[in-house]
Amino acid sequence: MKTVYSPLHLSHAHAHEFEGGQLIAAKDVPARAELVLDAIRGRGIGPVLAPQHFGNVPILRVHTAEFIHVLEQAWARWVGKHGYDNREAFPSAWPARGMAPKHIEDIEAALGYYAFDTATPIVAGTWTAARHAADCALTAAEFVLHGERAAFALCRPPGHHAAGDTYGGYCFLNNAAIAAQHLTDRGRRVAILDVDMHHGNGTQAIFYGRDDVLTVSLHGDPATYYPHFSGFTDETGEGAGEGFNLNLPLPANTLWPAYAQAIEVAAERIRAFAPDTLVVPLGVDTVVDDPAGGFRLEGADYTRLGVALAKLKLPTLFTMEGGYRLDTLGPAVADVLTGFEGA
Ligand code: 6XA
Ligand code: ZN
Repeated sequence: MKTVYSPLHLSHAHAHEFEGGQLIAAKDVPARAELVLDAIRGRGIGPVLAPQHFGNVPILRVHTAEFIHVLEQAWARWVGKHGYDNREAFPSAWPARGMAPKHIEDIEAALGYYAFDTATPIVAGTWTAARHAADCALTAAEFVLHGERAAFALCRPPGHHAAGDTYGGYCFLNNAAIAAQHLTDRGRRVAILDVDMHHGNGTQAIFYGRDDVLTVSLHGDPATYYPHFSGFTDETGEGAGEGFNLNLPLPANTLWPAYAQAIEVAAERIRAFAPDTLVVPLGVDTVVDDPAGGFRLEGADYTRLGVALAKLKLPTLFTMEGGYRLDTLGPAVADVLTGFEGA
């Protein structure tokens, strides 16, 4: 299986996120992608290739022009306003109910308008990293379009929380959705099966009104887990998209047997949709003791997950999403991919 990776993810390096009333150590650290890369190489999963550059056109199929412009300019405008260049750009006010939800030029306002959390700071290299991550997903999509059984986009920053014009959850551009749209634009019928610990709220939102892309997500119940306001079972799609979004929330401490059952429910819905291509936003923050997690998958469960995904018998594009236990991250991703290939 080919992996697509860009070292430019390293330019998105920030020390903090804001949680529990304080700045805490960032969990989406650059070492994450390097550890996954080491595992891919160490396990001989296949060649590691640089992304091709696709420009803005495929990104604009999913995100608004204003949103990508703000992301591109955010750091310069932040430094311009605050006059320092070593702090991370966080929003400090949001347009809550009763206020005017609109784009305002001032960077402090713009961050509040486009961000939905305080876990996702922007720094000098954020835009460069985010657009190369999207290019990784698009390059992997091209491999699938050209007949590969599967490809792995080693994206960092991740993407599944980013919607058309919102960012958060360490995500800026929705790599999986950009790739899914690119595949759709080239005639593929795409199902997305998100197996990250957290609900893929951005992916859901992007395709929510559509019946041409099926979105399915397994995740920690939002009654307890981030992103808190998305991922409930009654979110089934709207308009033409009614019935084309399936959320499968699972409780704290979920173990493989219950997880496997939910995968089976997802697989049944996917088979009924009859796609010809699968996109899997792959997070391994489902592992026991993940710092952002809550499930208790471990060890061979990730091989089992790869095998279960392979049973759908579809050309498959994996995008890297979450996973913050640095000792298990690389092996868990490699296990999913080798499980898939071996099945
Ligand atoms: C912020 C938690 C962000 C979780 C990000 C993630 N308190 N999403 O892994 O899949
Ligand atoms: Zn996650």
